[in-house]
Amino acid sequence: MYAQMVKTDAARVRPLDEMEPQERAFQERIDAGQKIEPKEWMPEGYRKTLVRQISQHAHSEIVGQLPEGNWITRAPTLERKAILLAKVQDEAGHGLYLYCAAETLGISRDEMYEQLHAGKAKYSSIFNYPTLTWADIGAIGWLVDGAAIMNQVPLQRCSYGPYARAMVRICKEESFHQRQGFDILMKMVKGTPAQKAMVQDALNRWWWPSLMMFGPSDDASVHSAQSMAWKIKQNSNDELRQKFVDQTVPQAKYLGLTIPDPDLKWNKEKGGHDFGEPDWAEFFNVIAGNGPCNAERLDARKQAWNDGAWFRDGLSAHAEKAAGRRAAE
Ligand code: FAQ
Repeated sequence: MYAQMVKTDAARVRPLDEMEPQERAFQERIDAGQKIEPKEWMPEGYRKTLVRQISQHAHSEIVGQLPEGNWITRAPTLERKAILLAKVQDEAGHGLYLYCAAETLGISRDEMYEQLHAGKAKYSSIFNYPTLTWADIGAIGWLVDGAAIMNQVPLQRCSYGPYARAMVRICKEESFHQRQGFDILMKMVKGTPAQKAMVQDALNRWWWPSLMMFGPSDDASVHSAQSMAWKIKQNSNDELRQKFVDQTVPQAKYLGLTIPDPDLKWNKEKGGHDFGEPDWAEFFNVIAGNGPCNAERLDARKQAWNDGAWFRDGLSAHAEKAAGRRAAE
């Protein structure tokens, strides 16, 4: 996977007085908090940025089913299996709302799939790590869905109407997902010492990748300035990462767990935690396609696409026949 080379002039956000009248009017609408709807005029960079972000987000939801899907057959009770199945189905639904939102910008779903399968489109780095134990399923709900909520609640106020509206339901469902993860871990930390150790091990492995979900640090984030000016993003990557750490530390304490960061400490003056720097070399390596599970995830998606060919062919044949019948009538 490589950068999609979306040219948005992101390196420098142009002030209103440097814009052509149509673009200035657009920016003034954004500044006034108005929503932009599909058929309205928009700068090409705005459209491309949204296609990039929404399609990456949709792919993340779809690929994100794989690590958890791995545990559906091995969930410890029938109830846990039913809950996990429902959660994984929700993720599929999120992917579908998001593909629909991206389609309103003039890209087809087939094109988005092609970009994913060709390794041209990104999906979240987090889904390139393996789920080794049942505690990982708890950790994903708690940390990964927790980070997703932190990032996605502000997206409900995104300037692009279809994306903002899709996020409303997604956020409600993510909250259930986060609680189900925390509930798994609460049960396990009250279990045997081996179960508690399994939870600590899961936290050790998922903590840093979860912090990386928010994207590179602000000084390395190429799209943030322009995306924030367009109110696609409301907060910078570092702001959201900070909020996530501040929210999660007390939850870890409640579970009796230790966050694997020797630099983590409360900073009274700033009213938040200081914490260590994620391993950015690892992050860039994962998003370049070289994480522990990148190849496996892409292969699974490509196989699902190829296995579904007979069904797509059947639907097309049926649609053609129906159209032929209608024409004959
Ligand atoms: N992974 O300039 P920025 C979920 C890329 S959904 C991979 O800071 P931006 C639910 C970025 O695309 C999780 N790539 O970019 C769930 C860009 O590359 P490009 C997904 C990343 O867009 C739970 C380059 O780095 N959520 O978890 C990542 O302003 C459980 C430079 O970065 C969303 O997609 C990353 N972590 O900010 C499902 C939310 N971070 O495109 C199943 C919507 C950065 O130039 C189970 N997206 N990159 O080739 C966003 O909020 C933003 O796109 C960010 C990145 C914050 C992810």
